[in-house]
Amino acid sequence: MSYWNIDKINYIGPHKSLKSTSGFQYYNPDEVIGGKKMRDWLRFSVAYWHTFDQRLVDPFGDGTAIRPYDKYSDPMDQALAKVDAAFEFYDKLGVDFFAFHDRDLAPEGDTLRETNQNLDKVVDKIVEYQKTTGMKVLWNTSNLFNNPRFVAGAATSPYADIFAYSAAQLKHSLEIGKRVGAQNYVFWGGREGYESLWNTDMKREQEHAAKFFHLAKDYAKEIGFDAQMLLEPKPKEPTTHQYDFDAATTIAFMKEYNLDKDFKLNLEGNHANLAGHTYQHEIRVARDAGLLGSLDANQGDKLIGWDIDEYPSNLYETVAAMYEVVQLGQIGPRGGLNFDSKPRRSSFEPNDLFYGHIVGMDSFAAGLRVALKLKEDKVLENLVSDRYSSYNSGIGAQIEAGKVNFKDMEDYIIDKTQAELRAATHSDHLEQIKDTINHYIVETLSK
Ligand SMILES: [Mn+2]
Repeated sequence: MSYWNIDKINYIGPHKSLKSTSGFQYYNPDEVIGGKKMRDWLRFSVAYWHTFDQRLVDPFGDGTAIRPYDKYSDPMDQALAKVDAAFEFYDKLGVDFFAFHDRDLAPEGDTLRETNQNLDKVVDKIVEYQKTTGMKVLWNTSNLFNNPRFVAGAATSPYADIFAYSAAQLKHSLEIGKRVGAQNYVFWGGREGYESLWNTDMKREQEHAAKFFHLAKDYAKEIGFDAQMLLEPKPKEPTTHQYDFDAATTIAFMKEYNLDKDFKLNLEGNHANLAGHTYQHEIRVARDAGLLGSLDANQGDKLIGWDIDEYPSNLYETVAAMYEVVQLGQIGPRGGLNFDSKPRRSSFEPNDLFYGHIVGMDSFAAGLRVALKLKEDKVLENLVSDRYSSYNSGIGAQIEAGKVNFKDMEDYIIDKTQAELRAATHSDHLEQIKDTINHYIVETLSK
């Protein structure tokens, strides 16, 4: 039985059709570029929650999605049918990875024991499919935000029973991660923040969050679940302020609580925008700190102020993101590009899920091709090294080596004239740089 009325998505190459078709024009999974297969550079992952569970609601509208397993009215029957639909989807799309929350897979019972039993039935089926398909889990995670019990947070809830419940739920989620061989484990602190400081003990809540992460890491070690632990920053939504605000804030938290040895970051384009940053900025911050773990692939909208999780289509942004990845040589030790993306509410037919992944995968594949070409030609590398070359000798080298103090620098500079100091700076010609990048995008993708 087939759930999806579409043929397998293959690489067809550019220029066969300017109109989007059911094929990739830039993503050729087994093509080796920059020393690696494209599939190994990009490690695309389908997100279970947005792809199979998202009903396409928005803050003012009910779900519009039409899905092939809607005919099953019993929640467990539907959950099991969804696994069949999911694995057919992965095969037709040609991805190697998927990602899921615990609550995506199976309905909750009245107690955690019942909930875990529902979940285990679905995981059994997933594990069977993995044996025959070789599908890998990029990461799994625990949904500690949807249920009303998490109204005031999970690990940062002021209510100790909720902390304990969260710990027990996460324990089972880590055990599932081990069963499915998840390469990473992600924590997105859905409601780990505050609505108001007037009733919040922020320091105590953050200490609780740190304790929770340490307990999780310790338990993963105890059961031999060898995943890279990842924290996912987001500045707001659903709370007024989320503690994992952005990469820099989260890194400071990780260092404060001694988590930076065991945890890295999972960064998302839309979350970066909500924090007032570009995706590239967030990736650069993590890369410079040696803490880039994995990427969630989506984009926001400059005109809409909330988290819309749109499929990535902005080539300029994917070039910038992949430029950072290419400079690092990989997304992260075990990172990938997980499509934390969903169709617009008005794109409600089943095949829109394929079209969304096609534009997303092709946008990142195009970004990779352009970024590798920029690197090969050393376009920005030379420009950046030239810009800082005054630190390679003379006073600059002495500053970097810590050989001069303020007094020495005063002696060195005090009689230099305005004209001499002006001559020490150079125009950035930023407009030329942007024009050059445009040429690389058009040229590389025309070949
Ligand atoms: Mn995400």
